[in-house]
This record gives sequence, structure tokens and C-alpha cells, in this order.
Amino acid sequence: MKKLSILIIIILIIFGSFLVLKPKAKKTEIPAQTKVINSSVEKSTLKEVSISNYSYSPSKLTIKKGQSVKWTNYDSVKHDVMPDNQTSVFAASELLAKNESYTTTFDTVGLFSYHCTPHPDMKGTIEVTE
Ligand SMILES: [Cu+2]
Repeated sequence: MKKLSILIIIILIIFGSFLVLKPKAKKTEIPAQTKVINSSVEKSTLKEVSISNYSYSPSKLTIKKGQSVKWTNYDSVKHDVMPDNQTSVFAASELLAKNESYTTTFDTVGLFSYHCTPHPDMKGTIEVTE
């Protein structure tokens, strides 16, 4: 009877050590996909106004000081960008033919209204903020 219990103990030890020594399943580490997707949103300093159907769009545009505005005429008819009060910060454009554009930079804070010389009902405003 004693032999049997010793045998059982030995079996348990062997079995136990087998369990202990059993190699742990290696964790397959999946590399964290930390690929940073770069935002394609550029902090553009160029704001666009389209001219079509005899109107400026957007008709009111708010920009930061130092930003530029680009008007592009998509009408077959010629339009221009004529400041209501011409200043050194907002010069008039030439008459723009279809797909022509005019870009100017605003370095002064203020409200600048403009119109189209051939079509005075066409009006727009650029608000320049700090
Ligand atoms: Cu016009």
C-alpha cells in the first residue's frame, strides 16, 4: 500500500512537472498598426471664390489676415473684381474671361466689399480677421 502511494506521488510529480515544463504557447504579437494617417487637410492660405451665373460664391468670405483670395470666372461673360473702395490692400482685377482667375492677398484686417464693373448688381464681401 505504501509502495502504491509512493508510485502515485511519483506519477503526480512527473505529470505535474510535465505540466509545468510544458512550453507556454508563444504569444504571437501582432505589431500594433500605429500607422498614422496624415490628414490631407491642408491649412491652405488660399481661399477661393467662384464667379458663375453672375454671382460670386461665396458672396461673403471670411479669411485670416495674410490669406489670399482667388476669384475664378466660370461664366462665358467677362467679370471683374472691383473693390467698392480701392485701397492698397485690395486692388481691382482686370476683366476676367472664362476660366481666368485673379488672386490677391489681404494683409489688413477689415471688411472689403466689391462688385463687378460691368454688372454692378454682382456684389461680394471679404472679411479679414486677425
Ligand atoms: Cu460681372
